[in-house]
Amino acid sequence: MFRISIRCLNNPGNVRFPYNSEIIRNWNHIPGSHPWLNTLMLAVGTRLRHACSVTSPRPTDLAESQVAQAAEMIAVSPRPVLIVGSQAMLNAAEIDKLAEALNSLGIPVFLAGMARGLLGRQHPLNMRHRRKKALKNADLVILAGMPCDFRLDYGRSFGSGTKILSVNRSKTDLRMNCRPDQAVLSNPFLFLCALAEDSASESADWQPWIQELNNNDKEREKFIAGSSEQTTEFINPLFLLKALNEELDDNSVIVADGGDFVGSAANILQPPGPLTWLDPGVFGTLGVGAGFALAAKLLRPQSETWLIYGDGAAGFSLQEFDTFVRHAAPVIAVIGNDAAWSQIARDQVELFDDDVATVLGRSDYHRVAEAFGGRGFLLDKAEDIGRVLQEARQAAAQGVPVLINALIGKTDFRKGSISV
Ligand SMILES: Cc1ncc(C[n+]2csc(CCOP(=O)(O)OP(=O)(O)O)c2C)c(N)n1
Repeated sequence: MFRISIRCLNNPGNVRFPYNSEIIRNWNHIPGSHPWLNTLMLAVGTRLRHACSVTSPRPTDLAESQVAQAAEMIAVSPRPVLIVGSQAMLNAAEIDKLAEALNSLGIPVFLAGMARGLLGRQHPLNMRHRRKKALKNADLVILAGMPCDFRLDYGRSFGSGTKILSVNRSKTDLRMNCRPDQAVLSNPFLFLCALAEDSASESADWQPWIQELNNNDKEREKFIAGSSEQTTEFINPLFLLKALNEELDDNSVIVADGGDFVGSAANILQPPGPLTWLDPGVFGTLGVGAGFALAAKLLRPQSETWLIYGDGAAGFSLQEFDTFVRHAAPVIAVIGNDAAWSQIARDQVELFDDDVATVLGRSDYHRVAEAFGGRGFLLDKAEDIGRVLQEARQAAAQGVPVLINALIGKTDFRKGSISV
């Protein structure tokens, strides 16, 4: 997991699924294994190989010849929207160039996946909320390293006459679930940088459109602020996340691993800069948290590394507090402890009227950290949030890994979100 994390930080998107193909290949030679079981294992192996090996997109160069055409398309669009996905972040060493390119393009932008934070905490072009509404009202959507998958409702999020410009390194992702008006097989990083330099990109007046999207953002912020004030049992998770957002300094790295708590965090926390948000990827594969956090802390020791955990997700890698302590990696973990796999329970209970296998305990996770030599805090009252976050930061600054076990209540903030 650690090696994967290091690779991911240096080259996000280049991760391979770590299933052990050797086991499957050698299954036939295990004494006593049954012939039908062999066949089954072979079938499973083949499927796994297809389903799970996330092969790196080919390192496609810049499709220079298509830049001018894209620039023309953009120039005549009164309501363009740009979505930048994780794939555009692969040129990690020169990522500031991409931020500059977005800045000079002047197109309102939604940052998805690992692109979160690319434009800093507050940027007038960076829209954070109501993406669906924006896509419905846009006349041009530019997908830069972002497939048209379930996050875009398989293309149903677009308005009926919306033009699509898709830029992707993968032939499959380029046209996935949509027929782009212009499909550019190219490195989206290089393409956006070239587009920004193209002198033909004299834009239409986008100010009214940007204003409309900013208003959508503000409306949603207001809604979140209202929801964070609602009384819940223990701490309102939105209130906690808003307080944490205030506490984050400009040198923080955020690692997310969980379900609903982390989904809310993605709405509320503002990563301070490029490559400061690490998450489990599009399918939210739980368990990446400690590995990612360890890699982040070791690569950027001066940065505060915040590991935002669901309590269920924490179960996959909490043991790594031992590693954090032994290798002097003072990560600060915050567990949103709602004693449940809430993201799963949310739909399961509604559909089947049964919470089986989604219930956890309000366990003393902070004691696990302490048992390994870290510092643990039990946070069960909203009025203690400020003090605990401060003390946690101080302990981490002295080299001690910290775990905040935050007891949180339930809200319906994530109702209607997809569970995977
Ligand atoms: C490896 C893996 N197993 C199962 C899932 C399905 N899954 C998605 S969210 C979730 C529950 C997560 O619970 P928790 O971390 O406590 O977050 P909460 O939703 O309670 O905030 C599960 C099991 C997954 N995404 N990845």
